[in-house]
Amino acid sequence: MFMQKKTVKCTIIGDSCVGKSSIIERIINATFLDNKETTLGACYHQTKELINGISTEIQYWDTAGQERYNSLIPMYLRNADIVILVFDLSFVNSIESVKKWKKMTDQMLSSKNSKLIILGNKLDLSNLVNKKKIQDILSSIQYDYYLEVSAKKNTNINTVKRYIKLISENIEPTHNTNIIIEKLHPQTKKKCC
Ligand SMILES: Nc1nc2c(ncn2[C@@H]2O[C@H](COP(=O)(O)OP(=O)(O)OP(=O)(O)O)[C@@H](O)[C@H]2O)c(=O)[nH]1
Ligand SMILES: [Mg+2]
Repeated sequence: MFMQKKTVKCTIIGDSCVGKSSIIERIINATFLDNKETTLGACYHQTKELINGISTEIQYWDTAGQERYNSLIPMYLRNADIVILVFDLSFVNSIESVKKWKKMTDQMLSSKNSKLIILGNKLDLSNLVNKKKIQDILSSIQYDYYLEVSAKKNTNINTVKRYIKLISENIEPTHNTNIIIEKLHPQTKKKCC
């Protein structure tokens, strides 16, 4: 018996401290850590699930936002099927950086049919940047989905997961395998590099 299999590469980018790792932590482990340490280089996680009868491995590359790691980002963007670009809804500089990250994404993925999800994180905070500023920046770039979320309060994270699943459904299976996977649970693996 053959089981179809596919791999989906999902890369998460954005300024340091906007909450990229916290969002991934919510997606993978359904938790939030108040004292999350800054990411060095990048962190890799993967989940395996059965989507429409196809064994689907979603590979998450959680990149470091600190400027000294910027030169590594193109490597993690290469061949990404999904790019999640995060900014902090309470910090105007991180919103202005969206254009820089989008440019980097376009340079790496110009010929690939990848999807861009933009997330404004920290919706739980009271000092949010005014919506007009956000709209002005978002209206000047192209993207597929935009959502405001809170990794801390778990707001809209399930919708992000639903988008990732929906996009994954439309990605062609890469190859067949005769390995029969009896039962697929959502599984996680964590490896920092
Ligand atoms: N209030 C609030 N704080 C958050 C939220 N998400 C993350 N944080 C906090 O923001 C800080 C930075 O979070 P990280 O997830 O480490 O940010 P990052 O984007 O991965 O940062 P780098 O790894 O340096 O690129 C931490 O103190 C988090 O606890 C949120 O939704 N609301
Ligand atoms: Mg991080």
